[in-house]
Amino acid sequence: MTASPTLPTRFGSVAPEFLEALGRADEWRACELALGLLDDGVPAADVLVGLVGPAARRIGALWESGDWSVAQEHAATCVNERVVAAIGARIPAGGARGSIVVGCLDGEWHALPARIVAEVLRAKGWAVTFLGASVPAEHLASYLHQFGPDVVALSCALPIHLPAAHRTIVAAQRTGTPVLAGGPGFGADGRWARSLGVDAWAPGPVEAAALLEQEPWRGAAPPASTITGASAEYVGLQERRGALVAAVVDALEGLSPFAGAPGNPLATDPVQDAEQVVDFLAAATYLSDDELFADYLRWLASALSSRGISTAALHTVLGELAAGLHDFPFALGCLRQGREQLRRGHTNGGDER
Ligand code: B12
Repeated sequence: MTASPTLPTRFGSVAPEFLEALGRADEWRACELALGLLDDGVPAADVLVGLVGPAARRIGALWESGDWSVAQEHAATCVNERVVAAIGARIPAGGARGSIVVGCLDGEWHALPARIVAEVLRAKGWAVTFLGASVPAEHLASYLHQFGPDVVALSCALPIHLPAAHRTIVAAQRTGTPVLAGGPGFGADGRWARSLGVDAWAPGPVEAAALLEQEPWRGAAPPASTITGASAEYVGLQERRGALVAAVVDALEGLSPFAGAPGNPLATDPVQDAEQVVDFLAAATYLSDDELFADYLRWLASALSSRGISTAALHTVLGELAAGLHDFPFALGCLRQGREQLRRGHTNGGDER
């Protein structure tokens, strides 16, 4: 998460110009640059995956480092969405290959990646219905029942949504619809998607299109999930969620760990910040994968450090959670490892509890 995503060089000066246009929220210029590539014969899928996607990731890095404000990120993302729509308008309606429903997991608001996937699959000949952000499991299942697509493709940007993802995957599969998963929230190599028993995972839409052309996986039984249900520890953690969040907020005296940072990189609300830490710990517990929490902490410490904010508050947060979860061995292990990790690499001179 610390490596800063770079812009592709394959489109020459178009990529940096495109990012500049996004930074100025210049919709007209951004669309002109992207559509210009189509006019030059670059396939729509290449423009979406090779220009729009990397620009979005670069925007994220600029926001994470505090170079761009939240408002600038939002404006640039809106322009990027407009560009995807403009490119999409040039893609003929697909359908010959079959039908796909594309959407985001419950609670997942990163709709742009799913929209890119939807447009690329359409360009590859699929009839695509795009359901957008945060689709509740039950509503997705009833939609699948009603329209009976060949496949449902689910996108996840943040692993925090994985416990809910499991419910969604099971609900979709019960309708007889195979589930294709993707997005960084499922793990870089899709390992969490596999633990949750999806039918298939792909790193990107082009790879997904290639996979979808191979018939056998669609007829095959989905691999069994290695997670058979919520563990007692996960359930207990959920039961204590409110108390844990309150304890963290109290210990920080109502201040977000990001308080005082110009252009705060995360939510400005201390409750939301505390909820996020607890929910990442819960997701790690659900999947029995301490690396999920370790990854998150690395990102958090790096987001703070790159803005010159002390990570001292994180020690307080981890200490409070450890006190509240003293009888939860897996969560305690994650917290211990997290404190160790902060001590080793990411402390910023702040004092420790
Ligand atoms: C735009 C954006 C937002 C917008 C989303 C608006 C929208 N309409 O999408 C808003 C403002 C809502 C937002 C909110 C948040 N965001 Co945000 N966001 C981003 C940003 C800048 C771009 C996302 C994007 O479009 N990426 C480009 C796509 C194309 O890349 P991709 O996701 O890797 O997708 C490709 C593949 O993974 C794959 N793929 C994706 N889905 C699927 C599905 C299938 C089926 C397949 C086959 C393939 C596939 O194909 C895609 C195309 O190549 C990212 C930065 C980043 N690195 O992505 C941060 C980022 C994801 N956000 C981040 C954070 C922290 C948040 C918030 C928690 C902030 C907060 N405290 O409020 C919230 C969480 C909201 C929620 N509950 O979901 C962090 C996550 C860090 C982490 N720990 O993992 C990131 C990485 C920013 C950063 N650098 O720190 N965000």
